[in-house]
Amino acid sequence: MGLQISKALPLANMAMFCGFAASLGLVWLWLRISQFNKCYAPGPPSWPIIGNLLHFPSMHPWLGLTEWKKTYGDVVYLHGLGNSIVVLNDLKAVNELLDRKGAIYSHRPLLAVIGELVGLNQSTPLLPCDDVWKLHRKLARTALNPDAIKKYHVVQEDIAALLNKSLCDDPNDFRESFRLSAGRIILSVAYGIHAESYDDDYISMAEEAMEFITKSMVPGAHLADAFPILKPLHSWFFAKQVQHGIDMVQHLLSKPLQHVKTQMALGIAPPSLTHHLLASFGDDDEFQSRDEYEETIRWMAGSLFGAGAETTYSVTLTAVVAMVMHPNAQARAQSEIDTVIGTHRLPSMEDKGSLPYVEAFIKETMRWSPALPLSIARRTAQDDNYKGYHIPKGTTVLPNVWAISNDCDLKYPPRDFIPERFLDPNPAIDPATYTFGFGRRICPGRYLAENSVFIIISTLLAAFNLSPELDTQGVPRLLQPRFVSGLVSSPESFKCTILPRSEERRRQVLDRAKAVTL
Ligand code: HEM
Ligand SMILES: *[C@@H]1O[C@H](CO)[C@@H](O)[C@H](O)[C@H]1NC(C)=O
Ligand SMILES: CC(=O)N[C@H]1CO[C@H](CO)[C@@H](O)[C@@H]1O
Repeated sequence: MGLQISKALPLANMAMFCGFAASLGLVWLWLRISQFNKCYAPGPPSWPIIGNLLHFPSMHPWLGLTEWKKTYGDVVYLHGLGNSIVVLNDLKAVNELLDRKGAIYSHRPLLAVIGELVGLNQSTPLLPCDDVWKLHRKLARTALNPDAIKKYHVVQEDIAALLNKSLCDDPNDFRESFRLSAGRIILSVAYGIHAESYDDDYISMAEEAMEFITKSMVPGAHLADAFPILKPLHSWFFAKQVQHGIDMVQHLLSKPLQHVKTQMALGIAPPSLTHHLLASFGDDDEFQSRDEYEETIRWMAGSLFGAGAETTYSVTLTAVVAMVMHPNAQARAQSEIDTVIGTHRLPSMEDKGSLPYVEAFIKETMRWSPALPLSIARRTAQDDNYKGYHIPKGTTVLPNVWAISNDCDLKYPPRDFIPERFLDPNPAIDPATYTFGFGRRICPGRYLAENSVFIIISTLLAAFNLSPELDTQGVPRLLQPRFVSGLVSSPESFKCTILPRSEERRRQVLDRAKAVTL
């Protein structure tokens, strides 16, 4: 058709062709320029070359990033030396990207130190969204869905009772008691191991490894994470530290697995996730060999301790802080328990659902100081566009859970601890919708975690009064809690007084602990 016209109207066609070519050129030029002039989300002014490198807050970064929300809004862009970070300060933005665009937003950042050098890139939380990760999620779903975890109710109740026992025995060591309880639940579920005391070999080894890991995983912890080019330098300068990390992780993964295998060979292995999976080799033809299968279980089961113990500990200890700081909320929760359950027994998992104030107290704990204030970061698989902003491939995406949970609320100010905000006719958003993550990566342990947190906190409320420590004059000391600046942010060491509410309550705790079947 173009040719026919050119024969008929050579001159007009010539003009048209030139016009066409010129506009094509303009489009090309515009495309080229816009490559360099892409519209990025707002962020702090950047310096040449290093960009915002020095702007990322190094301590408790969620606080600084939440401050930026006032200046730059719900989506904040940072960049420097080839890295880009997008901070999402709003639940709607998080859901639109991490959930609805899950195909793009579900990878994890490549962590050079803890991931590649120490080898944790094979753990469930750090795997990219690949086939191995899908297998991990499948195994986790099998073992941790709401129905499957019913068989752990008694274990969880037992552990809550033992916590009380240890609080009766030694209230001064309460942080260790909470740590032990959180670790015990995971060990029982994953391996059928029943840890005896805080000094139990496995728990203390795992705690040491977790401290190393969470410190290394907070964004900005290691220069080599931001600049992979520095990886060889890091492994050279910090060779001892890296090797120590590798040893700890390998020990942590292999020891309990070996324990289960030995017990299985002797025919005395208690039921557990690992036992179950090891016994079902061959049910799935997705594995080439027994070794490959065991290696997947080794990493998947080991990841559960890493992901589940520290988080559960953080929530329960934060609840203790809240009880000490807010005696009225504590008293109201206790009187609900006394009214609904009575004073003649301790709460059981069956009571979940009939204690609305206690559940509001737990929600408020998770909102007031979320265990993972920046969730677990994501990485984009390809370029994307959101609200007209360009988000390049490989961008680290930080869901700012702290900003979401501290969203302005005129009736119930966000920094005040007010469980009633969840009982309002127009209640606050349930923190379960943002503290356990989003989309395909959502926490697979959340049902187990909610049960653990419920039974530990309700048993604690039923049996004990928690109050501030008294100073030498007998005046209560104001508790001003500080929180760890890590991936998991739990309360730093603090003092408080934990006393049985009555002689009867004390006896119940002791009797319940005696009945433990572990
Ligand atoms: C109150 C306690 C807990 C909290 C607040 C919590 C929170 C989270 C969050 C925020 C994530 C990241 C999800 C995302 O990227 O969107 C996550 C991932 C994960 N959680 Fe939990 N969690 C808790 C307890 C547990 C427990 C008890 C287990 C195991 C028994 C567990 C296992 C995992 C695993 C394996 C992942 C990695 C999932 C993946 O990357 O695909 N968590 N959790
Ligand atoms: C983990 O990192 C190492 C070292 O860079 C790499 O060889 C390996 O393929 C990575 N594994 C996974 C699952 O990404
Ligand atoms: C079963 C069990 O360990 N019960 C203990 C609860 O706590 C008291 C101390 O307050 C111990 O004496 C019990 O043995």
